[in-house]
Amino acid sequence: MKSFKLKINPQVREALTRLQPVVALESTIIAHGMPFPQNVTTALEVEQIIRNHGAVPATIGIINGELIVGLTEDEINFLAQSQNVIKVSRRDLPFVIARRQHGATTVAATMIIAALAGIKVFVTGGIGGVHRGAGDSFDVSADLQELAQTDVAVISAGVKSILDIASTLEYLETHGVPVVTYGSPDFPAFYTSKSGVCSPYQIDDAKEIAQVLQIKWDLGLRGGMVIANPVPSTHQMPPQAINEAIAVALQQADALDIRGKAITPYLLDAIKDLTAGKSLEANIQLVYNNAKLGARIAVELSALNQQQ
Ligand code: PSU
Ligand code: MN
Repeated sequence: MKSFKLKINPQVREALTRLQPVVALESTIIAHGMPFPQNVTTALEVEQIIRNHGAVPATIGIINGELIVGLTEDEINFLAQSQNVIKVSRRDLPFVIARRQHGATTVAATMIIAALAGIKVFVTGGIGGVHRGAGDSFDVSADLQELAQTDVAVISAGVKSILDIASTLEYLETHGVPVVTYGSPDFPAFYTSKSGVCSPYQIDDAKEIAQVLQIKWDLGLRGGMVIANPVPSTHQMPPQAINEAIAVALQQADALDIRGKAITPYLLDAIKDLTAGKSLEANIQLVYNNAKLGARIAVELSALNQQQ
C-alpha cells in the first residue's frame, strides 16, 4: 500500500485520461492569502472562469492528510474558514500527511501534487521569490527551486515588490527557469503592471507559449516556466500608494521580527489594511485575469498533445 493518498476528482481524472485541458489552482491563496469570505468567492469564481474558457479546474489542497486534486465547494469552504490549516510547502508535505492534518498548498507544494496527478498548467496570483535583504536572511521561497525541477507551468501576475524582483529573476536564470511575460516587455510587479525590470522574454499569444512549453519538455529540460501576466491597467494599484504601503508593512514585519513562512501572509494582510482593502480588490482581479490566460494555454497545450 502507498504511504500517502492522492485523491483525484472524477471530472479531473477523466479530462486527464482524455488529454483534455486541466488547470491546477493552489490553496494557500485561499487559506493564508485572502480573508474570508472573499477567499471563497474568488476561489469559486476562478474555477468558473477556467470552465468558461474550456478547461477543467483542479484546486489542490490537503484534508486529513489526503492530497486532493479538485477540491469540492465544501472542501474549499472548509479550508477557507478553518483555523487549523497549515501552510504547506515542499518541506512540510510529509509531516502534514503523516499527522493527517489539513494543509493549504503553496506554489511549490501545488506544483508537486499537480505533477503527481499529471497536470501541466497551474494558475495563481503571485509566486514566492527572493526576499529583500536575502543576502543576510537567506530568505528565498522554495517556489523558485520547485520551478527549477518540477514540470509545471505557472501563470502569475509576477512578483510583488515586497520581494527583490531583480534578484528573483537572477535566481531563476541561474536555475534555468524560463520567464515569459505575456503581452509586455516589462516583468510585472503583481499589484502594478510594470516592475521596471525587463522580462527575459515576451510572448503575445497563448499558442506560442504552449509551443515553447512542449519544446522545453520534449527536449528533456526538466522544470517549470514562469508565465507572467500583467494586472490589467484598469485594476492596477497606483504605484506610489502601493509602494508606500509595502514600505510600511515591511517595517512593521521587521519590528515584530516576523520571519520564515509567516512573513508573506503577514505582509499581504498588512498591505490590505494599509490600502483600505484596495490591494485585495487588485489581487482578486489579477487572479481572474490569470485564470483566462492559464485556461487558454492549457487548451493550446492539450491540442498539441493530442496531435502527437
Ligand atoms: N503571493 C501572493 N499570495 C499568496 C502567496 C504569494 O500574492 O498567497 C503564497 C503562495 O502560495 C506562494 C507562497 O507559493 O505564498 C510563498 O510563500 P513562501 O515565501 O513562504 O515560500
Ligand atoms: Mn521564505
